Amino acid sequence: EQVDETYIMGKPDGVQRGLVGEIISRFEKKGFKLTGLKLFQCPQDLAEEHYKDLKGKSFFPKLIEYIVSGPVVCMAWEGVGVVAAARKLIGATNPLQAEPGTIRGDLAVQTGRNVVHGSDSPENGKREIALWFKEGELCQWTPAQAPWLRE
Ligand code: DAT
Ligand code: MG
Repeated sequence: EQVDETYIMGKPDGVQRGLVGEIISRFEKKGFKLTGLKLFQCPQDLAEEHYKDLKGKSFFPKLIEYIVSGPVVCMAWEGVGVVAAARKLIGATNPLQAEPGTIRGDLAVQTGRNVVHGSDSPENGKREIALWFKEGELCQWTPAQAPWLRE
């Protein structure tokens, strides 16, 4: 099976609210592999590049202001089906519509403060990891639990 990678980011509200450990924990417990992790103050141009498909939306300026308003936690996660599974773990964009049990469903109340980002396709996973991480910041390793997660 195809191993994919996804870019997950704890947004500034997630960091300010002390939810970083909780966010990491959800993906860790599920059984995906962490390959990159850093606390990072995002510059304006990177935020705009990351969300370039939303440029022109009425909420775009506020979205960028929010993303650069404090440190974010950048993560790269790897695994079979990780992109779609991560979107399910994160829940719907509007936290009031997100199912209980999801990160947004459990921990957030507003679209503009929805705690976490996750790539929406394997292609965007690769694009976003390349955008947010430099070479040398990612680790390739074999988790000891690998044979207990997949037969
Ligand atoms: P997602 O983060 O679930 O992939 P998206 O890619 O459509 O959602 O939008 C990116 C972010 O932009 C989203 O997490 C919050 C913000 N956003 C999206 N739609 C919005 C809206 N209608 N009003 C305000 N903010 C919005
Ligand atoms: Mg999106």
